[in-house]
Amino acid sequence: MKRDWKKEELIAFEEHIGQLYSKNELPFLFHLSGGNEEELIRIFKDIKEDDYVISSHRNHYHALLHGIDPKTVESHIKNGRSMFIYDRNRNFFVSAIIGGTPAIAAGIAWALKRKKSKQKVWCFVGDGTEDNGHLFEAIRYVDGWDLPCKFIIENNDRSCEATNNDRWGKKGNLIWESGSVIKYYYECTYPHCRKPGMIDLSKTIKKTDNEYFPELKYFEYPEVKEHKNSRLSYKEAIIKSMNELASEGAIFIGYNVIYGNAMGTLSNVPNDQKIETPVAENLMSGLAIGMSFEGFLPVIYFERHDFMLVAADAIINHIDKIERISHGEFKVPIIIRAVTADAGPFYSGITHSQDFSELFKKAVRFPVIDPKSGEEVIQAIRGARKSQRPMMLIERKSRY
Ligand SMILES: Cc1ncc(C[n+]2csc(CCOP(=O)(O)OP(=O)(O)O)c2C)c(N)n1
Repeated sequence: MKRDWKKEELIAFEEHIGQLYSKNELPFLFHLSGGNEEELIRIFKDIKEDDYVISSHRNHYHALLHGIDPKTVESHIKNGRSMFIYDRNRNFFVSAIIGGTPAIAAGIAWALKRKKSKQKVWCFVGDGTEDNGHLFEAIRYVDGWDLPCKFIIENNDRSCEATNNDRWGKKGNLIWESGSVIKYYYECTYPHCRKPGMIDLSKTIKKTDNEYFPELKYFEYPEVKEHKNSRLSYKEAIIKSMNELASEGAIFIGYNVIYGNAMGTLSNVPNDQKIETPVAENLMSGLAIGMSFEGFLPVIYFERHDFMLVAADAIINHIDKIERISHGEFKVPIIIRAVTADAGPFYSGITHSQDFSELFKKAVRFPVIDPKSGEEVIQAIRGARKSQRPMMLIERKSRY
């Protein structure tokens, strides 16, 4: 249950966490809040119990104010999760990747609007994220589509220890005209991370990734069996699979999904299941992640591998990791269509025809499948649906 927190209680909580560190009980990175208690208490008065709160590396105050039990917050912090406090029941989500959350917030807000929900999304970011173009994309998207989302910029004039002027010269302070932005200023109590004074790290208990973030038991992705005498052609199979996904309510996200129908593969899909996006690959991916939190089945369409590198953060740090890092609380069963333009009709040059299949196979743990025949395409998509996990389908123009 959400409760009213007093400024002094919040401060006492962080002081207590600082003491755990001094006693060698926190052998990992943590960021203490401090100095912004009054602003946050005020802002959280407008945040409803079932609204989404999307937080950052500095999340303890947000978690407490959104009603997560302080004992749970403390236990997470002691167990390597200072930056990774999640609560599916309270719609509390975090990412410590600077600039990674705004597009996700926009995706959740899109889903809430589509469902005609009264819930809102509140996305808290530091001025480090304000430095980042990904915030701009998300604000513009939320404003343009009138989505129920607020971005709260918590400006402590510090990114790590660098001030706005250190980073940007004279144009240090951005003024936002958007009604989706709330910006407040504060002076922080603590250094960027930890508290002053380094402890003797040799005295701390060290654990492995697997101890902090146990591997989840996943549905074994069925092996896609080679099928040389496929009855369906490769392109027919893609179209059939997209039709099947559409009949399950999938939402197709990308550019050229309405115009051009993703090279004709979405011709049978109703337009209200397609989102024609700006050319903003990180935004596209974040939208998909956010929608999946609300039960939608997103399919992202990337028309060339070359351009997917812009979305690499969202794919590698988020789509691939969210389920494990949140201890299974948040799931992202997203299908990524990764087209490699290895064939015409026109030669498009060496920045438009690269094949990053092997790179993605190395970078992520979800299946990256490169079907060679129509039957294999069908197996790959059905396997992904069954697994309820992300999957990247390598599509080759040369096989169309
Ligand atoms: C993409 C990315 N780059 C760098 C970092 C390392 N990092 C973590 S916090 C931080 C500074 C963030 O500053 P700000 O957003 O102003 O938040 P504050 O710590 O001041 O609350 C940096 C550079 C990161 N987590 N993600």
